[in-house]
Amino acid sequence: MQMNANQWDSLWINACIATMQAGYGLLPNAAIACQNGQIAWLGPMIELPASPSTLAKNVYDLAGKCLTPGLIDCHTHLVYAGNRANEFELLLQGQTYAAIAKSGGGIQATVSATRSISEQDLFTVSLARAQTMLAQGVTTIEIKSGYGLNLETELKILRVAKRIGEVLPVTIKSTFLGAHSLPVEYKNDAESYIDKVCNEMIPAIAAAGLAQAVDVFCEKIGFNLAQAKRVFQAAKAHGLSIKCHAEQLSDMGASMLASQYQACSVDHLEFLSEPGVKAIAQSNTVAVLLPGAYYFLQEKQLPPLALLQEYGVPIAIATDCNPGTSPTTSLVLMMNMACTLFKMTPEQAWAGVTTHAAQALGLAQTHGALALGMQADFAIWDVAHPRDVVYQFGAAPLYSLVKHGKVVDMS
Ligand code: DI6
Ligand code: FE
Repeated sequence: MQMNANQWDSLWINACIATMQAGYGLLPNAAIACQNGQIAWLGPMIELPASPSTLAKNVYDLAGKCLTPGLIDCHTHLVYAGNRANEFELLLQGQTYAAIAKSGGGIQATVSATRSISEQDLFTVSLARAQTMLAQGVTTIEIKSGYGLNLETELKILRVAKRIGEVLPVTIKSTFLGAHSLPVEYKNDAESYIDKVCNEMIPAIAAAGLAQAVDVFCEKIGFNLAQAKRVFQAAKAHGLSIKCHAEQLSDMGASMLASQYQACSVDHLEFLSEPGVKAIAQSNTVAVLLPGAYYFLQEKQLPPLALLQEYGVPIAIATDCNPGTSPTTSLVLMMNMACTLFKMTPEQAWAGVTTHAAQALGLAQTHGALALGMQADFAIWDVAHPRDVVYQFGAAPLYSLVKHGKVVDMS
């Protein structure tokens, strides 16, 4: 076949490529090319149609380094103000998360801080967190609101999330989590607050195009099943996807309900029972496990990994980046913890932050794997095999990051 000179924008050669199609989908001694932000060629070096320098304007020789899809953090509460290190000390002294929340700390503390900060300052602190994620190979982040609990502040958070995606080379998917906690103004009147979430907040946020999904914290210290159902119905009516914080501290049956509403994901799941697993397996829902929260709260109840696997449920891993239960921005550390705490394999942890995380965000057609026509989002690691990234906890041996076909300037 006749090839045009410089037919591609960029070409990476001599890479060990993990396509993440069927497990790692490893291609040793491989090359990948992109054109207009999409993957235009992918395969073994020996199948390259001509010598590399004639094929692309930019050629990068990776000398055996590992190239993977860019990581996807599919559950974060990245946009918030303040810090709750004081509560960490209480947790260490044996107080429970629920007791701290009841006594006025917890989510409420972050709501106060997030309401009072200016939009610009909220952007600055949140942007810094997002930058640390990029430095560890992340190219897509889901960001939840939920520390405003009034329309004005929820909109402020979602605008900040959107702006992060405008200034950084990262895809942002935003989720409205108005039903995160009952704001003090509605003390003892959860029904009226849910009325407001469904009748005012969801319509306004959908109209502004500031969220693609709606989430509910379904828990004894959050909202009950009937309230979650109302929120899901309102989300559906406005064409928004559904997610749910489910079965983190107790078995409420929220996973089952959310699956019935074709939720994109149900998240946490420590207390998930077999009927819940079955319900998830029957829908297109992804199970998102959050080892950071499990670790930080020193939980004892493990999510039912074996059952989820037995029923073929796709499992994603995320940071849950938030100030109260998972103050981390390291998705790479979460991959390690998914193995040590939840007994996943490094290969499963990789699927958890690539293909399955993309599915949890409704992005599986374009993100999370390396194949012709998919977005050219990838991370290049200073290691020879992808398992090394999971193994080196506390480090993220990122060599280079590519977003939409362009090398990200990390300086
Ligand atoms: N799940 C969590 O892990 C966070 N919220 C939630 O619904 C915790 C939020 C916090 O404590 O600030
Ligand atoms: Fe969360």
